[in-house]
Amino acid sequence: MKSPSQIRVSGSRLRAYHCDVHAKVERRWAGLAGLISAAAGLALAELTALMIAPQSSPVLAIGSLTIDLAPPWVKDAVIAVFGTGDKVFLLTLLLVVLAIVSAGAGYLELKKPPWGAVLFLMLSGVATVAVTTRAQANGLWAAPAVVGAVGACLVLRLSIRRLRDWSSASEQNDAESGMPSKSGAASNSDPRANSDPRATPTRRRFLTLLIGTAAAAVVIGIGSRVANAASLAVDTIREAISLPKPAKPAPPIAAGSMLDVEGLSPLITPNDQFYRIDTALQVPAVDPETWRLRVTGMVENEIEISFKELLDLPLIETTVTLACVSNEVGGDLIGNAVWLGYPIHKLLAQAKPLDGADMVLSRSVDGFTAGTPLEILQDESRDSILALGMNGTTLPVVHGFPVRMVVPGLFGYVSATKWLTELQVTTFDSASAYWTDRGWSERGPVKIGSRIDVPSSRASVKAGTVAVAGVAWAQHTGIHGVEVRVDGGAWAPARLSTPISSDTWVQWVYEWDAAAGNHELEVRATDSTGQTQSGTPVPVVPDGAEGWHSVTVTVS
Ligand SMILES: Nc1nc2c(c(=O)[nH]1)N[C@H]1C(S)=C(S)[C@@H](COP(=O)(O)O)O[C@H]1N2
Ligand SMILES: [Mo]
Repeated sequence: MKSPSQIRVSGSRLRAYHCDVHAKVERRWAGLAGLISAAAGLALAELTALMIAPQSSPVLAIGSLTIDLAPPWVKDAVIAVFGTGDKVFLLTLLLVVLAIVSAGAGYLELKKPPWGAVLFLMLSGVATVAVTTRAQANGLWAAPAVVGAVGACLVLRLSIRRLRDWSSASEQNDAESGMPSKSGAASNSDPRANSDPRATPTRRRFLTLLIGTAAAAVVIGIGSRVANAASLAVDTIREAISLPKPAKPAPPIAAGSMLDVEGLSPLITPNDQFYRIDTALQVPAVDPETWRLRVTGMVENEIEISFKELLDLPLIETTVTLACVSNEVGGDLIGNAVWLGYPIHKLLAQAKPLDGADMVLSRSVDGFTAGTPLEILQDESRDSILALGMNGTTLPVVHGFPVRMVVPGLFGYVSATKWLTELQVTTFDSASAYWTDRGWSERGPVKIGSRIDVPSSRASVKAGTVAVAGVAWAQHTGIHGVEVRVDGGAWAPARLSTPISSDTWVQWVYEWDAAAGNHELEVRATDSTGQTQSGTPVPVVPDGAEGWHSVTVTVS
């Protein structure tokens, strides 16, 4: 016969054995939670990279950094063993290391919170260094690693908390039943756990989080990775293209076309400063090899043209100021660039529009459409082009690579279709375009406008002569004059830069004799037909803002 104390001893020994199993299984679940948290972080990082730049994806950046840092003998050894599979080997190795570390993070978070989350943050620190030290990187490229780390930490903390709830619920059950059982964390494989009233809901909450996160991570991660790879491929193809010399180059910029005033907008807007407006959440990745432009609809001859055929045509260069209808008075949704492309009127002449057609509905690969008056596109005196070059480089992907439209004198939303794929000749009666369907005007001629660039609003300047300067535009009509007034006084003429053409903005400067105090500066322009900008404010909807731009400055 055993004494009661002996029973107690063997009982506690059993419980100790049970706890061991319990702890081991709990550790496995924690490791899995760590893995899935890391997968969620990677998926979020890929998704963020889609919005920033494909090269800002952390895994590939860590891979590239590893290649850069590896000593030559390691590289040689890897290449000797794996040959052209060296990169696959490297990525596999990285993923295995990441899997081990993230399972470890799950375990750490279980035993010593928040050290699991801290481990993820350290990983993301490495990734951030790897990404931001790449060539061409900028600070924004850190975003995928940071967003990914935050996501991974959140999932990790939440899932480990739920795992703990589940184990304490099942432990409590064991204790109350007074019987050491194999339930608890191990009970997932134990059917009896299903009837375990306290452990089941906590277990379900934990498993739902893990399974849901894993599924979302797989879908989002793979989708984003594929899209990132596609846009990276298009970047590479784009960089390899060398543009032909224009048959008709843009006229050289005459001396005096550029005013030298600090803070004044450059006459030609560099590509990386050029405003960007489109509806694309993800920038379309169009392969120029398979790209086609089709001219369809009310035409005698339908046309289909490839990128290569377009490159072989005689191209012209033209300097045109592009503006967005949403540009507020004083806003920066306007820029001036030298575009290289093929005149649209020539393509239309080949297609031969039928009588009665009065609109061209241009369509982007992403479904965006713009409705442009046919008459304007057929006008041989207007340089409307299918642009494939911008400021001496191949059209940047965000600005419509491989081909976009540029039409002088019309707002972008009715003319400047990027990632162009179709010109459908039709009528304003039978077709409508993306923004017209959303309440914007059917016709969108650019309105005359002017902007003060310096001094900036609420600037403090020294008394004496102050250069007040900015830009003014009246695309396809041309600017005749610009005037400035101070504190509602008399309008005084500003000096203009020599215009490149009536399709581009001009710079202007006014030498202001500034006296101490607070002052209001206003600007207005007059076009070459004698029409002066109206001072009555008009909102951007439905066809563009109106009003004089003003800034207040403090002179001391
Ligand atoms: N495919 C496509 N093209 C588009 C748009 C768009 O949303 N999708 N936006 C238009 C608008 S509203 C403007 S103002 C110009 C802006 O061109 P940018 O981004 O090169 O400055 O592109 C036009 N072309
Ligand atoms: Mo726009």
